[in-house]
Amino acid sequence: MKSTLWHILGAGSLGGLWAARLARAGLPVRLILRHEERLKAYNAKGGLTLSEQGQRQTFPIPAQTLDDPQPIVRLLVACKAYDAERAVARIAPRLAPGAEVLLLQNGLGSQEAVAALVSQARCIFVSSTEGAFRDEDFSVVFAGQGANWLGDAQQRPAPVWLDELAAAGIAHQWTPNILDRLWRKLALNCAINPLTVLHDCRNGELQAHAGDVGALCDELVAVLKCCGHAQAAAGLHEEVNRVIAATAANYSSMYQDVSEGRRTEISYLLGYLCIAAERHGCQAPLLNRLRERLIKHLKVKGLPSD
Ligand code: NAD
Ligand code: KPL
Repeated sequence: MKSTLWHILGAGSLGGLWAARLARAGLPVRLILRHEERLKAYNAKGGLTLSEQGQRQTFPIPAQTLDDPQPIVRLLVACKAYDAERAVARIAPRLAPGAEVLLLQNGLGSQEAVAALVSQARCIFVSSTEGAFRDEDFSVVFAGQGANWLGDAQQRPAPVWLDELAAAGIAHQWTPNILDRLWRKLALNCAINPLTVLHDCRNGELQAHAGDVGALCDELVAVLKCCGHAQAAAGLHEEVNRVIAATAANYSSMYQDVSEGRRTEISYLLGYLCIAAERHGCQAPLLNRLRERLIKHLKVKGLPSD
């Protein structure tokens, strides 16, 4: 049977990583780029390059712009959380009836916004712990093995095309509790990332701030429970300590965004959490204070604080 075409919006780190692996497995892929200028730059490069375990390979994956008329049956949205709603709004008219939309964004908030925009499509949320970065335009380095948890907030059964991910060597697992997964990752990111920015340090250096991390974890556990995600709270403090130790030499993704002068996803991490806590009437003084300090820090650096 002929495979459905994978449209991938966003030829950045994770979009490139998914596109290259799907193409390498012989699956049909189209990249969706912002505009003609990006398309020209991409075509001039001759494709998308993936570096994995020291091997570089270029895949001549065809690309198109957002305005291409081709209908979309399966879409992977691989832009940042703050770009997702606007990007999907632009291509929503191209979605075929019954289309599937995979949302790869970190944090929470953007997924619900996109799902509300495209109610005719099946939205699948993905929580990824894989690591990738761009070493140049249209060139991606696979930097960290991890997993992709996929699930459907409406609890529908797993799609048959998970086989294609297996064929492409994309580590994945279907879960009926994707929201708990996303809340758990959100909590981990909120416990670690803002503190690394404010202390200007690698993840491992947070071991010197164990008291702050512990107090934050206690409050995160209380907020998760109060917001109805008790499962995502179980053993949080231990996992935060484990991640800090396992990634001791690394800089968190938020630290890297700030140090490279890029916009952060704060509104979909700490911002989402503080607003959810308020909506549920949960006390979150430490998280609110942390958010205020982070916003102030971003403003001082001249970076967007939303
Ligand atoms: P990225 O900035 O490397 O790539 C995003 C790409 O989307 C960019 O190329 C950008 O130009 C493109 N884009 C934005 N708006 C667009 C539009 N309207 N049309 C077409 N293209 C558009 O980002 P990333 O690191 O791949 O992150 C994507 C998401 O995955 C984020 O939410 C991030 O937190 C999450 N994530 C990333 C990693 C990682 O290792 N990179 C790991 C886990 C989760
Ligand atoms: O996901 C991360 C990130 O840097 O964004 C970890 C390593 C878990 C730190 O929060």
